[in-house]
Amino acid sequence: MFTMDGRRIVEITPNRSDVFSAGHSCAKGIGLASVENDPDRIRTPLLRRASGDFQEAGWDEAFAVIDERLPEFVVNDPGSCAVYHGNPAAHHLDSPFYLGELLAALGTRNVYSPASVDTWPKNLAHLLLYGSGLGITVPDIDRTDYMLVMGSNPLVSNGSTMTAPGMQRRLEALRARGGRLVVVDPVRTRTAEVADLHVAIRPGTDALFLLGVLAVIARENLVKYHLIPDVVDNLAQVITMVAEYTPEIVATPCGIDAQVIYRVAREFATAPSAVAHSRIGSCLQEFGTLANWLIEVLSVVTGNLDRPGGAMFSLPPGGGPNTWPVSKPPRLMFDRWRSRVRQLPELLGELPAACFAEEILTPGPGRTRALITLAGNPARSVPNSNAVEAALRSVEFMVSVDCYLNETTRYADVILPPPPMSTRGHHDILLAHFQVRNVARYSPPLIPLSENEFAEWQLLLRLAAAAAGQPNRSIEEMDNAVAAVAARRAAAIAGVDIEQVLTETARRTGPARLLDMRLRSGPYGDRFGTNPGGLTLEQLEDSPNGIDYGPLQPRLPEVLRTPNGRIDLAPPMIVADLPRLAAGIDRPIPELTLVNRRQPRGMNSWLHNALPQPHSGLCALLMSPQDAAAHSLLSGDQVTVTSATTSVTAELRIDSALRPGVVSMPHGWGHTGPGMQTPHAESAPGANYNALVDDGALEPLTGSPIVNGIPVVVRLA
Ligand SMILES: Nc1nc2c(c(=O)[nH]1)N[C@H]1C(S)=C(S)[C@@H](COP(=O)(O)OP(=O)(O)OC[C@H]3O[C@@H](n4cnc5c(=O)[nH]c(N)nc54)[C@H](O)[C@@H]3O)O[C@H]1N2
Ligand SMILES: Nc1nc2c(c(=O)[nH]1)N[C@H]1C(S)=C(S)[C@@H](COP(=O)(O)OP(=O)(O)OC[C@H]3O[C@@H](n4cnc5c(=O)[nH]c(N)nc54)[C@H](O)[C@@H]3O)O[C@H]1N2
Ligand SMILES: [Mo]
Repeated sequence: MFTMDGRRIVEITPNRSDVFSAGHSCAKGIGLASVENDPDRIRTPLLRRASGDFQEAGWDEAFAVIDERLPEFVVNDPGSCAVYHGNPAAHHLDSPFYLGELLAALGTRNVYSPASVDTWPKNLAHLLLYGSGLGITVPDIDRTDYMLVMGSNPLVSNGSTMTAPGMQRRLEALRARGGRLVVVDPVRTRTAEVADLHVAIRPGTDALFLLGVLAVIARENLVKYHLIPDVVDNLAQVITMVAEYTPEIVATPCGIDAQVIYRVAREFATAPSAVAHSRIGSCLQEFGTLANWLIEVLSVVTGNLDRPGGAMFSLPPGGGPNTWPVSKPPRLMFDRWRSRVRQLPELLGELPAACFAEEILTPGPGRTRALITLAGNPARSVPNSNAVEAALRSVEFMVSVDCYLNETTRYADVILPPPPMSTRGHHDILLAHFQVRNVARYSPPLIPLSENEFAEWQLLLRLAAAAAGQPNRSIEEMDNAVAAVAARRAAAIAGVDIEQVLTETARRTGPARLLDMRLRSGPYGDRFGTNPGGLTLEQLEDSPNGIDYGPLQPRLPEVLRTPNGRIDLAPPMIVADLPRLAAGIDRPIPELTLVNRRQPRGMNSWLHNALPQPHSGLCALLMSPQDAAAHSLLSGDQVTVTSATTSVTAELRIDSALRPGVVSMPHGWGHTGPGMQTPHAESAPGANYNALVDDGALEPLTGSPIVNGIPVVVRLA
């Protein structure tokens, strides 16, 4: 809840009556006022001068430059344009609804986002199993009896692909009702500290650990055949395959006791309900897709798929790929095209961000020469930052839509600022796919746009007009065209005619109109009047605490979008990756490997200026006391951390939470180099994790980087 003084946010307090959060807010929520009021925030378009520094400009002046420069790339060689849209863009309505217009106008397939350095191994496993990359199973955290968290620290991150505000309260409730929490993580994180069992695994070995667990379940006849949905194929093949990997075989590479694997397997399989949940640590690693596939296999064989307390599918109020009806067998959104240089496959309409730099730096036809970044900081978020920055420097024309002059946007020719957050209406159309309870909420804009501000969706349409060489096209007319297409889809889903959709939503424009169409054609919708009392945007406007549709409900088989409408538990592509895993079982173990962590007062790379850090320990390299002694290092020492790509300098902290042999550092730091306008962030710059990440060594199925478990050498600087 916001207290405003005119256009200024004075205070933000959590809403205790909210049906979902019950008053919990994340770092970004509470930090919003600091971000909005940050004097370093960009509020006026910036143009780069020949001298290299930026000058403030009017909107007309900024767009004149774009109108003049951008079309030449589009006309002569559409493949020469690329778009990187970052994390915040996924959580607004603007980009989900309007980015497509810009991409269509540019006519490019060179589209990148952090999804490929975040969820892709999980997306691919789910795509192959259930047919939709967004149709991800969600842990039914509020009802489960046993929760196995792998490579995630939800007490700090508040969870991910698990939309569940108030993680602490939910985990306390799990334990209060007699449920168990098990955390598999090389670090004794805050979440591990409150768990019943912490399994300090060696980085990169989650798939082996899961195979060990599954082998016990297979060998001890713990498979719950009677609870396995009858849409599952190739179950017997999978059970035979996993049975080979006994705990005795996998315990050594995983660095844990075989008895722990037995215990987890037996507890998981015999709990009344159980669920495993993975995130960054089990995704951004050498065997990420295998690990995420095995987690689903574990749900299936223990009878926990699509069952209360297990792994369920949400029913998002705005609908989505796994609620919309299909008329013909769906085509999987994978490998429909490939990147130019390395031939890496597309996933969900995008290319892996790991090939962003080489697509710019490698000469030849189709080379990326023009770039638009939107709410993203690839210079700190994607692998091999040195190459990424060299690439950004060499792009011929670059536009950034961003509120900071930071590591990425300093290379732009034009920076266009988004308006204050308080001018946007908000409904999380993406994260609703992952919510642990079916709820619908909408926060209307608090203040209107001022005269000198454009909504982000207007900027997207204006950029699309520029790309199309039609700078004078009216935004209103473009918005109507977008709405007409959306109306056709909504009408088909709701079973009404287009005119009815357009008439019923006519009083709105922009994202609110498109959202209204999505909600009303969605699973709870009023179907534009034909289902009276059903959900509309107006209903949400009248329900500031949100509307609760209750706990998740079973959705099989209707939720499936695979070509044959069934679940192939042994997708050939994933199974074909098992020998690579098996081959690594006996290999030598590196002396030190680096893993990533998130820390409380930040959001990836970008809250460090608005929320100055209380102490430098937050971005330190953490090392176990044993390793520190062996290296003769002390807390506070400056150390160089060297990987296969380069070295960075970090401050060392000794921390007994670390598994010996593992060091940990957060990403999104390294606020160094000329030409930024982030003085607070630069005063405690930290080290840049992604400089150390190799863009050449990728998880082979998805092309996502191996961020966790990379061998490093640490020395006194
Ligand atoms: N405060 C804060 N909250 C955030 C963010 C933020 O930057 N700050 N970012 C948000 C975003 S974009 C996301 S995607 C989510 C991410 O949410 P999480 O995935 O929950 O966050 P991380 O802290 O990265 O947790 C990854 C964990 O994996 C462990 N790990 C590393 N390697 C391995 C391994 O090989 N195996 C296993 N089992 N574990 C391993 C690490 O030690 C770490 O504890 O957080 C979101 N929330
Ligand atoms: N080594 C390593 N790398 C990682 C990860 C990891 O765990 N380890 N995690 C990955 C993950 S999960 C993610 S999600 C990515 C994040 O990758 P990115 O999205 O590229 O990075 P962010 O730091 O989130 O940058 C967000 C940018 O958006 C701008 N911004 C903020 N609000 C707005 C707005 O309203 N409009 C606009 N136009 N701009 C805005 C900020 O100024 C900032 O420049 O990083 C990934 N990279
Ligand atoms: Mo993320």
